[in-house]
Amino acid sequence: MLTNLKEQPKDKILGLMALYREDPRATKIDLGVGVYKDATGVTPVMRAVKAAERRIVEEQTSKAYTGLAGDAGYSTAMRDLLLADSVDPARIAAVATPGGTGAVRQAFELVKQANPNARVFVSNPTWPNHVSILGYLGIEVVKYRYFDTETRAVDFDGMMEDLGDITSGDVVLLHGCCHNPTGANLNLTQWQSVIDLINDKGCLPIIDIAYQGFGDGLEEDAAATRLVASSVPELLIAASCSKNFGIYRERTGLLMAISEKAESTAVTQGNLNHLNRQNFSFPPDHGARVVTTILNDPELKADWMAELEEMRTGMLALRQQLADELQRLSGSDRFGFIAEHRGMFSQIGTTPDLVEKLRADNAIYMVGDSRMNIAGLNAQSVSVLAKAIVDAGI
Ligand code: PLP
Ligand code: TYF
Repeated sequence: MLTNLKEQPKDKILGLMALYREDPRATKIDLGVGVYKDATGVTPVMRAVKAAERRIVEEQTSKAYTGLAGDAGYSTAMRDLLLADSVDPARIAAVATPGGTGAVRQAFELVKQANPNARVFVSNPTWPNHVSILGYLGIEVVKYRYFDTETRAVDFDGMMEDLGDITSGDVVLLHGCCHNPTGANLNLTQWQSVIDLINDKGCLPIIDIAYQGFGDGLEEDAAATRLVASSVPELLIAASCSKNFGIYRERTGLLMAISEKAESTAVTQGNLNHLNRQNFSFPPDHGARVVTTILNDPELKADWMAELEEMRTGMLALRQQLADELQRLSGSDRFGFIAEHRGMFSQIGTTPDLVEKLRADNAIYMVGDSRMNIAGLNAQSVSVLAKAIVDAGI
């Protein structure tokens, strides 16, 4: 039977990781997969995570199953972190999931349960897994314009025009902050226009938020999600703790489903639990417990926030250094957008051929769509990258 299997398309981002590992050149620079790295190229275990893990090892008395939804304390702590008091908690159902990817997957499955004919509108471009999971579930994908390849900012008029086709049975997928792959984001005025459109059309928004704290700050990065949550009747939120807690391999995510009325929450919650049960029964617990321990302990939380802030400001400084160096070498302002973008990524907007040239000639690894991970840079490699970009005629 297994001989019937066909080869599946590879994940280009993960494929690039393997190519990088195999490259013998000592000067190689990894700007591929979205993993934070410090100035020495290390993805650290955050201090508060280590401390929380020690505490859990010491104090945990059982590893018996949690509930299908995971630990309720985790959902509450994450709800407060992300939504603060923007929405009545009685309207929120939530389940822990294996990573943000698991939350995205369960969100799409919930949509399919609610409306098998729903189309999902996604930004062009978006995180490739969105499109691939939707395809796998047989859900129709509609792309809306998002990135202006000239200005490297959001093509907001194009986006609104394309979203004009959405109907009440459809879904619009939005990145809560730090858009992956472009780095270009809506401002709050533009978010308000999107909210008006959502309410006008009666469609369902899904917010995917995987980088809270990597853009303008923990509160600032949640502002758009909170604005949407307080302004629309229904909302799904897929959140990831992989990046902001640095617990990538622990697979720690949360799906929240906000119903219009509190009376509906129990049925929504039952559907989320059901989906967890069909796919994996109980969600992973360790990462969720680490997150909960940190968020509920004022000292650990303060230390986590301080370290996250160092990571965020470090990435911002690298953005500015790269933009400055490119301006110096190219004698033009055309790379100013790098300092405007937020999060780990910037899409510099060049061709796959030139991306390949940077890899072949300079051992610089960025994703084929010209997305680079800013956290892969350091003070030295900024100059190397800037020179390579200008020399390649980008
Ligand atoms: N959504 C977006 C836009 C992402 O970039 C990522 C990747 O980190 C995720 C979701 C989910 O990440 P994970 O499953 O590692 O938590
Ligand atoms: O976009 C990224 O690089 C991160 C990490 O299948 C990632 O979101 C990449 C590919 C993948 C899952 C996560």
